[in-house]
Amino acid sequence: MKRADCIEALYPELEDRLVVTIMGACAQELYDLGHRENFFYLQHAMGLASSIGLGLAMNLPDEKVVVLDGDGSVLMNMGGLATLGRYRPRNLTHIIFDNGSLLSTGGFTSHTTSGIVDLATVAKGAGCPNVTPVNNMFQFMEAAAEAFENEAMSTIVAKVEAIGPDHFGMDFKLPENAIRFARFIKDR
Ligand SMILES: Cc1ncc(C[n+]2csc(CCOP(=O)(O)OP(=O)(O)O)c2C)c(N)n1
Repeated sequence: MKRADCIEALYPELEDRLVVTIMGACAQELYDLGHRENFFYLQHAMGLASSIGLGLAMNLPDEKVVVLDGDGSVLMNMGGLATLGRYRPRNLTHIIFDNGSLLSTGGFTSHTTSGIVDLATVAKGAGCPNVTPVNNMFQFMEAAAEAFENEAMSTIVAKVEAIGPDHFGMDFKLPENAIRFARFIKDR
């Protein structure tokens, strides 16, 4: 399963949600489908997309928030899972794309490679409810549909191939994206 295919399949469902992504390949794959003002690509701050998503979900209870995360990023902020598990806002869906790689910086293996660390088990242990590991598109779409319908926080850990885009580049940088994203929220 490829992350780009998962994001493409999810894209129509992201229209009315606040979406926060990690930097690099994941951000690029969403951006390439067509930027929307409800998308925030957290460049640079590795590990903190889920923390931004948590803050948004807790402070904007009428919004639905989706975080597109990566295994390297989650491993960098493992304590963040415990904070998610403790506060578990009902309007947050946390999707972790586990490609076993730090793909965006050259493809070094991460701790999840070869099944050494299991992020779904870690998330459950941290108290995150409704954790679903998935390995194929059918399971992914089923888990995503359930998560989006549920009035409860959900975490999906999707095993994907370590494949990313063959190019990088957006027509704005983080500050502009952040200002426009905040304005979009304010104007709702
Ligand atoms: C604190 C910090 N350390 C390192 C980096 C460099 N960096 C950017 S993306 C990335 C890999 C992210 O891995 P993962 O979350 O698994 O996503 P993937 O790139 O595999 O899609 C790294 C190491 C950074 N941006 N911030």
